[in-house]
Amino acid sequence: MQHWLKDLQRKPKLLLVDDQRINILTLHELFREECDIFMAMNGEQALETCRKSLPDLILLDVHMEGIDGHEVCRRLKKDPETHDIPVIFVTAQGAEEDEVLGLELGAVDFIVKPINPTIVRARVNTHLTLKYQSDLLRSLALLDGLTGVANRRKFDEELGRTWRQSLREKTELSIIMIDIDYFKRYNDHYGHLRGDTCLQSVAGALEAAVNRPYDLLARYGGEEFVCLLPNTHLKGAVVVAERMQACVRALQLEHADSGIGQVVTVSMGVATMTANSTDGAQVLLEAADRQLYKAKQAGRACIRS
Ligand code: GH3
Ligand code: MG
Ligand code: MG
Ligand code: MG
Repeated sequence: MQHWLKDLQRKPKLLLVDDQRINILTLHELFREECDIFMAMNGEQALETCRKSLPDLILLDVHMEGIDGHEVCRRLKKDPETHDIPVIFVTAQGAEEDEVLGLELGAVDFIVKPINPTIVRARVNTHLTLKYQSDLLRSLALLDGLTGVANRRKFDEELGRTWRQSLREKTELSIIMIDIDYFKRYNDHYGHLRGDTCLQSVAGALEAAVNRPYDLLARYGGEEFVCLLPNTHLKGAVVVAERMQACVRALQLEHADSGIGQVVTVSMGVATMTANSTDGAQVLLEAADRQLYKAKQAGRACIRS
């Protein structure tokens, strides 16, 4: 299973922010069984904890020394990493204009102190459920329906993100392009349904060969897959490609018309780059594609880098 789907089966993460210990303890007591709780006692701590723990919901006090709750909310909404995290203001200032300001800043709800435990619980549960449903929909929208690996959209998103990361951190980024050999003949010989089953098996074998959590295997289209390896030099990427090759070979999927040992094989192209500010990530993809073309030219069932 994809790691971003596995992630949905965990307990919800709740961040409690208040400068009064007693308020935090009260809320902690209410939710400690069903949630993983993170706590912060001022605005700066709240921002730091939020970026590190990426909670599913934040209960945010307004009145605090230094960076107050409104400012915390403003900054979270500006940061793409945190702007989808729902915020509920919990405040003693219950005037209408306070509530309006809170909602204008992007909060999903507003609770007045002293809190009523039943109301807080109900509202928190509502927003945790909504957050779960939107995370689930988002994950499903990024999954390839046939093979269960990431789809092209997820790959494009991650490619852009890791390219920018490579630019910032001057780290090498590798890509492996994978294409099943003579797959048209496979469909012609065994039919489309078995073609689909074959795609599923190959996807499973490729995925088994990828073992770092930040590596991403995606179906690029048709019978082509692509693997994105952040922070990986060429040698390391070739090792992964060789492991993929071995995993597909180990399946021993019969392909009577392949002309290559009568089993299903794959060709791969590997490329590595450190991002630069003049090119886009497309350049790396094209480089891997050129290597894949060379692998096909060289007779298929091989890796070029
Ligand atoms: P090469 O070794 O040069 O890669 O030859 P090939 O036959 O694999 O490549 P080609 O691009 O000519 O054909 C790809 C085939 O993949 C054609 C299409 O029928 C098949 N295909 C693409 N998507 C699917 C799918 O979702 N299911 C099935 N069963 N077949 C698919
Ligand atoms: Mg306060
Ligand atoms: Mg192809
Ligand atoms: Mg092919």
